[in-house]
Amino acid sequence: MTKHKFSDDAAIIAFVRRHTRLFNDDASLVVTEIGDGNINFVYRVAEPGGASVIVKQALPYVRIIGEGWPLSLDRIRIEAESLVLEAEHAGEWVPEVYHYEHDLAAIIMQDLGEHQNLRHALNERRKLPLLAQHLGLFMARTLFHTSDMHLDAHQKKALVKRFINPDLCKITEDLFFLDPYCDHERNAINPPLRKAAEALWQDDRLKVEVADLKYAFLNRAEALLHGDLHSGSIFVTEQSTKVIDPEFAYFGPIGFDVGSVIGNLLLNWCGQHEQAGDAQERQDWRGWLLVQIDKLWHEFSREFSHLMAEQTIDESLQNPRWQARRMLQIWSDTLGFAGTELIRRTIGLAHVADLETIEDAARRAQCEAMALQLGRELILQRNDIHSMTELLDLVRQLND
Ligand code: SR1
Ligand code: MG
Repeated sequence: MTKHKFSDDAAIIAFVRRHTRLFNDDASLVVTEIGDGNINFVYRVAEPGGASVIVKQALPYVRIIGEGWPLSLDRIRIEAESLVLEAEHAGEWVPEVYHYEHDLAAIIMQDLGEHQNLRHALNERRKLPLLAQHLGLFMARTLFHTSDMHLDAHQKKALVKRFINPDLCKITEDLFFLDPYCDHERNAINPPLRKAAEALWQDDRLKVEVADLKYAFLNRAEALLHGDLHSGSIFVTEQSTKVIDPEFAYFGPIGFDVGSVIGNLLLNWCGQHEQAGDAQERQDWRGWLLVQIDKLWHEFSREFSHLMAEQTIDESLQNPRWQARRMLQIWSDTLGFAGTELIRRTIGLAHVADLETIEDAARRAQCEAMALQLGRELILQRNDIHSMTELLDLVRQLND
């Protein structure tokens, strides 16, 4: 496999021409580097005014760090194969893969054109009428169809083997469950928040619960997760939602994906306390966010329960009382993992624009303190919050 970036734009164009039939031979193509993620290189190849594709290339290290943080190239195979598998059950919500090339560690895929990154859309307070429904259905269908309820025993184990993803899982194991709970050199902490972070490092009750969540992440191979389902992995228009970037995919606890999405909506909710703009508008927006969390869980749990009732193949898992118990476990995992996402995005390595764009450090710290407190409560109370109403009440109380 390659250890080198494409040498120049001409090499990228030649690669695309070799493997797609989208462009005429005489079309003059333009390459633009568009990646703003942490890990890979992403290019758009376009004929001005005409067709376009995305080329994503992995190098054997983390893009934002460099060769000091090596990373397996197998992640790009995992991403390509995962997109293809997701498309079997939820094709409406993923970009089409046109070609995957092992030797160049690169994928050619559909350009999402007018779609906007969800994190930017949320920061612009752009209301998206179908977002919650789309994400709820996407998760229910991809997660159910890769679980033991739907797959036969041999198929499931073969898939688990195909999606062993140790390097990317290790990033999550460290960045979610280790760094934020100790004085780790990778952490980035806003100075006025330092005391709150130090209090967290002393909180042994919390650390025991985080250890439980980490152990679930390490051991519970329930379904093929997206594995990194934050707002930056989702692209949107008013009518369409696309989930990209499943390079962290592996078999893990279902609530990790659902919790990542909800955690990111809550991060935006926290940031809006001090973001620029009219107070009433921000208040209205925060209300909209909470409605979306409610809708998303409703869509997800309704569809997942329906699939369990109608399409569970394993006879022992067809029991309705067991299926109800399964949903309760997914709910409490969702709350716990949402909590870990809130905390790691606030004091860990990888922060989010929802908070980082608040320029004044003291005002930003108020929102960050809210995210830490909410994250902590979600982790500690995940088995005691029994309904969406209770969850939303807990969130609203942070304002008091
Ligand atoms: C060094 S990677 C940091 C973060 O970026 C990815 O998108 C994942 O969320 C990871 O935790
Ligand atoms: Mg990513």
